[in-house]
Amino acid sequence: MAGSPTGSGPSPGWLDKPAKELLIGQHMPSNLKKKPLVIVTRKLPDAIETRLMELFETRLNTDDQPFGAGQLVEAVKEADVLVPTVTDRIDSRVLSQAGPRLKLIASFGTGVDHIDLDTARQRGIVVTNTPGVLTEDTADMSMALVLATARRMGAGERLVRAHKWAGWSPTSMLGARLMGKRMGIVGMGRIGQALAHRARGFGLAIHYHNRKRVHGEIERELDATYWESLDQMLARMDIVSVNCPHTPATYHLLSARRLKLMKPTAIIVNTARGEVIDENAMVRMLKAGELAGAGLDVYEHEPQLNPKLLELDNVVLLPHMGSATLEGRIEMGEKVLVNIKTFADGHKPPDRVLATMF
Ligand code: 8YV
Repeated sequence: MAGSPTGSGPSPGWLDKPAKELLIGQHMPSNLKKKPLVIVTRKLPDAIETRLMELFETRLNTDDQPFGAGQLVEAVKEADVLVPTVTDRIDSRVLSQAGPRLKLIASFGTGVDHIDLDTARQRGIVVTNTPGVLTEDTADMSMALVLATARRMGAGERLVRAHKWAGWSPTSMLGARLMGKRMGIVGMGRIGQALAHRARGFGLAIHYHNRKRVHGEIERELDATYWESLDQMLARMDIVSVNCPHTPATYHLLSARRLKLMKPTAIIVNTARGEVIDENAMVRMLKAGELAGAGLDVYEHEPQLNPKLLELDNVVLLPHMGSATLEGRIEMGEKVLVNIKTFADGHKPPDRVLATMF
């Protein structure tokens, strides 16, 4: 692999000989059998931390204070394995200072837009994530946001909590019926499909746009209509849900121009990444009544929020909690453990972000 550290710099030492031979292109000495130093950037579920401590030489972040850039650089200089989360920006500046021991970034989460994958690859660092285990929870949250936004649950709750509810009225708190409406899913991967299953139960017609058309069997099962043109789909949907990853290709995929194509009665839901939507343009349209509502779990500059969002009554705002279930976080941690352990034992970790990664 181009730029791999093969034969250069000190070896990690924690790969034993029979195992290391399974790593194509890796030439590690067999003299050291030390446990790898694993540095974890955030507090993880107790059971996961305990197991990490049992298996590896592990440095935890029990205070759960997010690492600053300086701390991240210190960590990549020292660690054999880094376990970051979405809150750590592992960019080329950080990675260029990584020590020769750093061989694996086992990210706790599915999205990897916080990691500069090209630089990692050039430096021979394997990157793994935790796909699959947060699919159902995140799809639940997308559906919850669709319901909450269409039926104005945020506004209703605020009314009650502010002691401003004067009692039932025939014309107050009117939202939009879901049954019979069209939902356009942007990104028909695991989470998009899991959302489609749920949405069908609510009587929504499923439409989708994806880089690649999904298998005909899946389309049939979901009774889903594929739109090659995102523009054309957006113009016809009552609900748009963002479920694609953030990549250079999807940055501001829902641009100001595209958002303007949407019906003024439409709502938009995002549990993926804030960067996929031009947030300023969306906020302007929500304020002007050019979009009916938004249910957001993620933001372009999170945890900073566009202050204008907070002034809007037609939005439901959540703090990036799409995968936040006890079960989900344990399963994410399990995946991190398996990825590190298999790698340390000299095998290919199952959740390599790029299959071409050794
Ligand atoms: C995770 C997420 O909790 O996995 C993802 O991509 O967005 C979240 O649900 C977060 O990334 C943890 O790092």
